[in-house]
Amino acid sequence: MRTVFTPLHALHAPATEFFRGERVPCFEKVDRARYVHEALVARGHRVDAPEVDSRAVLPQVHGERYLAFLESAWARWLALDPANAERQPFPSTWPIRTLRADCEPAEFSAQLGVYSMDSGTPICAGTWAAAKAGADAAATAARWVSQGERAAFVATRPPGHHAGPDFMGGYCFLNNAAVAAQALRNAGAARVAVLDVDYHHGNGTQAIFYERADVAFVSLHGDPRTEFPFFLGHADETGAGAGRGHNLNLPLPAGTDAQSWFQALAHGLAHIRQSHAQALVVSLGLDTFENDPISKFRLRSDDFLRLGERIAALGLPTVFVLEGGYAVDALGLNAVNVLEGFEAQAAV
Ligand code: FKS
Ligand code: ZN
Repeated sequence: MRTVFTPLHALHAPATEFFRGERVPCFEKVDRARYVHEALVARGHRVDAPEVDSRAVLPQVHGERYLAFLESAWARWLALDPANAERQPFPSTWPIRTLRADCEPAEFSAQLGVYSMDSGTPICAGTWAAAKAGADAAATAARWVSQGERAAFVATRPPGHHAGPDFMGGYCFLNNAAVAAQALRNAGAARVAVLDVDYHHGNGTQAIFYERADVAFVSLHGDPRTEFPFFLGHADETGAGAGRGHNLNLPLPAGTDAQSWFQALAHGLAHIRQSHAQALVVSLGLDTFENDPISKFRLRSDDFLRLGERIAALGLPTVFVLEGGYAVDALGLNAVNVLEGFEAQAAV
């Protein structure tokens, strides 16, 4: 399987995230992609740089105003005060419920509130460049697969699946999985399915495709009644308008073990089989691992081989996009296990 990686991911390197009223070291750190890349090389997988500009696809999944805000955010933060170079932007006010999100304020920290779903997604000088390079990597993998590759893997960060049409959140800025799915559609796949196996519900991806019949979204995740992102990911969210019936959420309790998780996966895969998808995007979060520091499912490293096998059995051209996973020492092994399980099954 071809894989795509860019060292530009390391430009997104905020030192801290805001958590429980304090600044704590980021869980979503540079080492994550570095270790995955090292494991790919060590196991002899072919790794290439991005070769497609995602600029044309991005406005198909994100709003133009959000994209312009994100691209200019750091420069605008610096323009407020040169000393801001050493500080981290933080939203000042969020336009919840009775407040008007449609009246965009001119003030930077208030705009950041318009475009953020949470308080824990830090921006730094290189955030746009890293996120854009990641989206380019996703578009590249989609091109390879649409040109006949059986599968491709995007070893990227920052992750993407919480980023919605016009907001960042959950460490995510540009929705790489949505970029890959849209690029596959643009290249001629009439229907695409996105399977999200990250511990956290992919609220951004769901929102982007919720009213569309051409991209189905299937997600297994920690029950949002107790787990981030809390405000989406319930079982009764089944799609709207033309998208009715094309969204499937399978929330599972914290503490779920591999056996129950794979039962839920079987339901998700059955839904995808019935969706007439011609291509698949997998939002590959590895934070379902038993030793993940911020998540509560109990998959072991060998289970990721089985995950790869089950996905391959769908027989669809597949783009894997890295999402979460914070047990960094095991991240390379777990990622490579998914790919090698997929390849072993695909060869049968
Ligand atoms: C711990 C608070 C955690 C945010 C959790 C974000 C999870 C992100 C993810 C992604 F794939 F996007 F990276 N709050 N300090 O794993 O879903
Ligand atoms: Zn996650």
